[in-house]
Amino acid sequence: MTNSLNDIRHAKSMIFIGSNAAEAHPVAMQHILHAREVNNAPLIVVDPRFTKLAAKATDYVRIRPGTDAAFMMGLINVIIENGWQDKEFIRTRVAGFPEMAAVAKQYTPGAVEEITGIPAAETVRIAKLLADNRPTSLTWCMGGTQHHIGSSITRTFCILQLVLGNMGKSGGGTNIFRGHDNVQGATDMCVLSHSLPAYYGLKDGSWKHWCRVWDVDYEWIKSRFKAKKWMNSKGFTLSRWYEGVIQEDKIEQYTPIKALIQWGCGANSNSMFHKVRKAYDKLDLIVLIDPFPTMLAAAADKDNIYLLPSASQYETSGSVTSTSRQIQWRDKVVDPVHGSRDDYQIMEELVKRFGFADKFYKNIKKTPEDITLELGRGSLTIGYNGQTPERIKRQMANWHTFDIDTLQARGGPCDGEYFGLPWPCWTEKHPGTPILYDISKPVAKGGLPVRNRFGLEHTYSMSGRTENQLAAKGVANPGSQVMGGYPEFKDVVPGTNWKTDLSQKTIKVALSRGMAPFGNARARCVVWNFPDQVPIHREPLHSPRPDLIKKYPTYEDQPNQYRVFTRFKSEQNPELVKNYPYVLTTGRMVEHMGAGAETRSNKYLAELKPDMYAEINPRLANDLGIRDGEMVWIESPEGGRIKVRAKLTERVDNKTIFLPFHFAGFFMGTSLRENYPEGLVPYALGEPGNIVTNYGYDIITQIQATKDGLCRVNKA
Ligand SMILES: Nc1nc2c(c(=O)[nH]1)N[C@H]1C(S)=C(S)[C@@H](COP(=O)(O)OP(=O)(O)OC[C@H]3O[C@@H](n4cnc5c(=O)[nH]c(N)nc54)[C@H](O)[C@@H]3O)O[C@H]1N2
Ligand SMILES: Nc1nc2c(c(=O)[nH]1)N[C@H]1C(S)=C(S)[C@@H](COP(=O)(O)OP(=O)(O)OC[C@H]3O[C@@H](n4cnc5c(=O)[nH]c(N)nc54)[C@H](O)[C@@H]3O)O[C@H]1N2
Ligand SMILES: [Mo]
Repeated sequence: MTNSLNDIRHAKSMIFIGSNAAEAHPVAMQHILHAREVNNAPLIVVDPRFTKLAAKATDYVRIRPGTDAAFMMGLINVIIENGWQDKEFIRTRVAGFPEMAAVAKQYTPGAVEEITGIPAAETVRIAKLLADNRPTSLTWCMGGTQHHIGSSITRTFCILQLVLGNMGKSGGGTNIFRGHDNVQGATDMCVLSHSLPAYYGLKDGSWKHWCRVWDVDYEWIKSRFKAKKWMNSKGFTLSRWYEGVIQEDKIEQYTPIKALIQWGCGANSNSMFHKVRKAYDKLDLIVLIDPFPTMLAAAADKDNIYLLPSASQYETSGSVTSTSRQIQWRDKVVDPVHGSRDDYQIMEELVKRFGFADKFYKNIKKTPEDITLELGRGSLTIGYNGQTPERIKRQMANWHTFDIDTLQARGGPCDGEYFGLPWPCWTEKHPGTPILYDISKPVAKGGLPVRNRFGLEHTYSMSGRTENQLAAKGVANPGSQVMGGYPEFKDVVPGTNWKTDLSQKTIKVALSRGMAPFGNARARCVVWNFPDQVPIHREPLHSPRPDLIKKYPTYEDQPNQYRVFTRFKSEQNPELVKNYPYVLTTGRMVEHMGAGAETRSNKYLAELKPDMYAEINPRLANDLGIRDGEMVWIESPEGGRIKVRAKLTERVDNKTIFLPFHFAGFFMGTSLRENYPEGLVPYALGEPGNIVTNYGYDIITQIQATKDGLCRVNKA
């Protein structure tokens, strides 16, 4: 998130794409509605469903799932054709604009209508609305990402904001509302398979950096791997770990996966869950660390599954990072109950038994405070070093001194600081950075240019043009010693740079010169190291439009993506729609959370939403002879089928079926109630929507394409 939830209060218009904030982020609604009511800001909602957020919109745009890139490129094209782009912003702070504009030209309003179903005049109208009401705050959520071109789609959102000059401005920005309360923190700590904490990557230099932080011998870490190659290569992703067990496709690994630990993860969040379940039977060992028995406990029909009851967030303390990059301290309310232990204690027991507790705790005491300090010492890339537990706790005690509009403390012990010390917070005196890329303020006061990450200049293969990648002359934060673009800081301490100098002298020198440690560059419209240098539309893998597959085909198959062969072209079968005629999309409801183990085990929430259902348009239901509340079978091309209640609603159009994914405890028509530990059966059980989600993964991230599959529907 470049800005913050609160900053949306300053928006002059808002566009929400693939986000249903009224259900998934209800607390943010106060800021959205503030901008809508007080600033009279248009609220544009782009979604295949008429959601609860759409009900608050001034402009609802119904879009065919998986086609947002075409719509965005269409808006960009109309903006450029009419000269509505922010020419000065583009001239000084954007790279690759002409190359991008040449691609956008192909997305005429007519072409956009053909792909997305959005009338041509509507694309022109929305483009003008955005041009007339700047800055726009742009939010996307999972409707934008969970596609095989999810990374391209999200890039089009950023490019739109660059073209309109809405970046680095209060009321503007790209504001991705994140998932769990600490999911930003979890991402920053990189519980992902392609990087070390704080986005350092997997190269030797990154390992050596963290070895220095942990004070652990690099050679020792290396010796823990079967071969060095594995240390430097991406691991399996959460979406496809099971393929390392079942080995149906070509896999890059030295031995099949034998054990599974699921730690705070509900099993039925995986797409094609019926295939995932097959892997359980092949594993030697399964461990579930969770306050509740998830679908894993019910679906793994084995004697060798261990359930370790973990304490909840109320029974432990520590730092958490919110969607707005704000760090807060969470206090323990009660000691762990029912014989559970908190995650730190469980980790400690594991580490002890593995025999490396001496190294794990070498420089830290086993307290959340010490852990926060250690991760701050190493996480220089994103400026996690200024947020000491002491500062965070002081803010918690002085909540009332912060202003709801600016997030800044007015007087009191935190005077001038921004709430949550949003990262980057470069030093223990830095107030935090509330808006990324904002060059209207000095860096030491929370301003920030764009990071120089991709060299000093680049020659585009698309055009042969060479462009300086640094910001133009005259463009820098107030007080900068260099008034214009500059590269990242290095060799202040010889042999180090701003992100590896653990003395943090480099950072301090940069700040003392009014400059950002990571340089002052341009934001890229062209990503030359991605398969699509400029984002384009590609039809969903399982497309309802065979005619468009020819025009906008998917990628070539990828032999090794995060260790797994990934089908693209060979999966995109234009005939599929004949047997699976409806688009299947999935998502959330306000009453349940994620895979649902927590909320379905809460009797009040379970009472509000006890049943799994499929949203079906009444017109389609009438054609299929299905009445409201009757049971239907939904079937996927991958052999998954679920029996659920039909919920007739005009929220969806007559070609689209929507499923919530929060239910579990049934499996393709059969109840697994008996499999739960005694006394711990959730109050609400139902079919997992993910049994019928389709094959498909994003080309860059491997996120599951759970929002644009195909299915068929029959009366049960
Ligand atoms: N109550 C509740 N709140 C939650 C969660 C929860 O489970 N329950 N989960 C949390 C988590 S982990 C996350 S990541 C967030 C997710 O928050 P959201 O992403 O807002 O939630 P979703 O319902 O998954 O998807 C949002 C919308 O995307 C639409 N959509 C589907 N396909 C497309 C498409 O191709 N294009 C467009 N433009 N829209 C599309 C869907 O119709 C849906 O309305 O919510 C968080 N908050
Ligand atoms: N079809 C479909 N599938 C999806 C999505 C979709 O939109 N459609 N969305 C995807 C997204 S964005 C996400 S984030 C995932 C979410 O998928 P999951 O992360 O699997 O879902 P949650 O139910 O939120 O899982 C959190 C688990 O952590 C446990 N837990 C809570 N507090 C603690 C704690 O302090 N310690 C420990 N150890 N455990 C704790 C909870 O009981 C719960 O079982 O689902 C993904 N899957
Ligand atoms: Mo999420």
